[in-house]
Amino acid sequence: MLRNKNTTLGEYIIENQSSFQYSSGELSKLINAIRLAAKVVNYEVNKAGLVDILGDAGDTNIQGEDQQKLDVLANQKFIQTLKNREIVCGIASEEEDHFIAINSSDQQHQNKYVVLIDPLDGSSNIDVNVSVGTIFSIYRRVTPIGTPVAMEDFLQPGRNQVAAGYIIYGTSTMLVYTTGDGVNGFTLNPAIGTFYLSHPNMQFPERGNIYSVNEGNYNHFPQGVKNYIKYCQKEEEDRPYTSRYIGSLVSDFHRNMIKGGIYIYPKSSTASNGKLRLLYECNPMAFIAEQAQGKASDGFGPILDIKPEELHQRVPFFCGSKKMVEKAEEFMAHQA
Ligand code: P6P
Repeated sequence: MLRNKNTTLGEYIIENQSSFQYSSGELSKLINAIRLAAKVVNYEVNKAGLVDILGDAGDTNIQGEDQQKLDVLANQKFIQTLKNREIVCGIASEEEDHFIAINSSDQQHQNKYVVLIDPLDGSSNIDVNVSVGTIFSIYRRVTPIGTPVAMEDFLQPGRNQVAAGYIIYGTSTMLVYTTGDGVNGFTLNPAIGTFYLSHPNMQFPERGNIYSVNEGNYNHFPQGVKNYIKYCQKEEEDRPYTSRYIGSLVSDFHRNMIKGGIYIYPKSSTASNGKLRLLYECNPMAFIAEQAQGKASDGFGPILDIKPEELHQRVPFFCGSKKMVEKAEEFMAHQA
């Protein structure tokens, strides 16, 4: 199995295809489709500010197209790429009210996979040049192959995912993903448009000293979260921890996976189930976290064991270094 930093994403996919239990080449084609869409979205994200300036010359952007919100554009690019490759039978997206059944030809019904995406998470940060990300989650369909895709194909527990990952459009663009055999990070060389295996076998440190939560909502948090935040700030043992909150889940998660830390988006008196979406934010990040020896919880139990009830449902999210999440769960158990 290739593990050196000269390995390209394409080489890695081919090398590891045989080790994937469902290996039929379709999943590899699917990851390759995501790779292409990531490069296209990266191009658009990286010139967002420029496009705004050029856009002032008229109501069209640099390509002469009607200027679109970047998250709508990212959504279209990922959906278009996945459709064109004729690999999946259905797509769900944060930007789409309902799932998209891809049945343009009989072949579509033969496809085994459904993809769920948050095409541009944290897109409000685009205007202030802060990194944003794309999150994706892949399942095998559960309804019979050959029939149209159905809602139950999307409402699967996160434990059923066959692959999940994110692209972070930051100081460098990275694609980080898992197919259930650990987590690997690939960095884009923009000069040649190739992703290289820059971060093999990524793992959360078991402990960390970073906590990521929007403390502006402190007064609305459950008492258990308030008590955990005070624990992080207390002058004793390995504390106080450092507070780091970017306002972009992918960025906070990525930093915490490398340095050690916990990200929390809890429920509150103003958001009864928190803000993050289970299907295309929490489940994929939870799959990655567990594969990276971390932990992901709703404050009481594993995110991946939650049975989804609806496409855009929200859940509280505690995710990161295993010992930190366990400590937060202790506080939630005592005073939710
Ligand atoms: P708040 C972005 O909108 C997002 O979904 C996550 O990427 C981010 O961590 C969170 O919401 C920020 O939300 O309420 O703290 O601004």
